[in-house]
Amino acid sequence: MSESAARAAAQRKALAADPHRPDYHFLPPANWMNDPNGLIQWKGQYHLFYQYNPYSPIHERIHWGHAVSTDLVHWTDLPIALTPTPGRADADGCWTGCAIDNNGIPTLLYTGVFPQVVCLSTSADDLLTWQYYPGNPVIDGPPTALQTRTDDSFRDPFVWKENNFWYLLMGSSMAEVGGTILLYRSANLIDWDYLHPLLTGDAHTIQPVWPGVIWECPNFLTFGDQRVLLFSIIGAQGGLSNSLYVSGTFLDEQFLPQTQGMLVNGGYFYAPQVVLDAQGRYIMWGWLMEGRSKSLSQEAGWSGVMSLPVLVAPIPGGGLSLEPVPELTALRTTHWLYEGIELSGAAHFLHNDSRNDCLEILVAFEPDQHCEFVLKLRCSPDGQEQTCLTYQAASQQITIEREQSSVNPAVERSNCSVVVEANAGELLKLQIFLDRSVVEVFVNGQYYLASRIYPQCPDSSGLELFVRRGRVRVSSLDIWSLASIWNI
Ligand code: DQQ
Repeated sequence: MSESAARAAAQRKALAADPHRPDYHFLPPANWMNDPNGLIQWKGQYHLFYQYNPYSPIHERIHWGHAVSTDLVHWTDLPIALTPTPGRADADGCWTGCAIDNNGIPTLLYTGVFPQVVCLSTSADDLLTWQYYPGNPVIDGPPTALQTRTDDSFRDPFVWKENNFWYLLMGSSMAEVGGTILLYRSANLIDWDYLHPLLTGDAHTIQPVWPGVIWECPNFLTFGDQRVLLFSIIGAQGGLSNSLYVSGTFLDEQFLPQTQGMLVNGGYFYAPQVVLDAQGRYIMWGWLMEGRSKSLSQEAGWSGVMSLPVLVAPIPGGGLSLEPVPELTALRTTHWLYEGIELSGAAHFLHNDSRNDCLEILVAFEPDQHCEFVLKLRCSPDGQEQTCLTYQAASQQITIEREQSSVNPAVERSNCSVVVEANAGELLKLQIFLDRSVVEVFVNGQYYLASRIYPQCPDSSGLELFVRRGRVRVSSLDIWSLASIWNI
């Protein structure tokens, strides 16, 4: 085993007993992680790079961590791919960027800081080590006309090839107006011409979603004639907010937006990236931020986790469906199946068998039109701690209620919800992934909610179903224990 692999294994082992540390989601061996970067499938392997501070669980001196997988589920740590280097354009950090295949040459385009510029590196050994292009930066800052207007935001190149040109998107901001994504073009990846903003938001509107003041981490997906722009937004106080999608068409280098919306609900999923794999699937990961104080992350010795890999596909009307990749079923171990559970009044159904905090739960239910159905997760026997996942038929809302998720006052406890479109009498299917402090909920293979919880009591592991009002028939409840993805 190489020195770096042995160090990574030792770090993972030292943190494995932490009851809040996810066990089947990717996260680094220790310390800080934020955005997924440079996703690419190369010679059959999925490469996942990520924003990484290997020295401390805070966002500082950002490197690119690197891991590889053949099945999207199990990962092998590889040596750090990019390191901030004195005297270079990435001296203060190697921020977010992408990976492309340039005629057989693996190539990274990423943000060097400070100032924020675009750097290029190539690999001659199948993505293991990277050679910094001596002519860097390939883009040395915002276009002249915008230089004073970008709110110091010019980052996260996303590159693709189309009609014999390379195109590049940069996240930025137009002062007083809103977030923007800038479009560039090149014939050789080195010399770039700024074309125009691909899209600019209006920070003064709130419908259908508030688009924030700075846009970062663009991705551009192609589904035939339909294009989908993904980006993440920073709010007025500098807070990282949410990720949005905008569907439309791309003709003559102009993007014509048609539909837009929130990509993932909950407020914890940020800076997603996608990879188009050999099967033609767009697979997305996002950074799941922590929902606890910085000092708790410092004490824990780690911060940030990757979301599950999620399939992104178009649905009629310009929206997107989001579903976990089917490969994740490989993690299922012990299985419980309950069928035909009728719930009404104060009826409870208790699943006693599982003391596990790493579960997949699949619940298919028929709500009546007045019902409020509750699936309680991570509840302690005395009810002091509990997280309620609720479906309210009147408002068609799925909510993760966190007021009582933890007795620790230093964790966030706001609720998050998503409105789902379901017809009366239709079966609703919730697929829930619980991985210690991570809760992800997929609804009808379309909507996706992600949140974080930090139960403190050692016995907060109960699972319960009940209705607060109305009636519900649970046609099936599948519960699986999920295995760890680490061999430690
Ligand atoms: N994180 C990176 C930036 C990006 C932001 C820095 C989003 O490149 O804009 O770590 O989380």
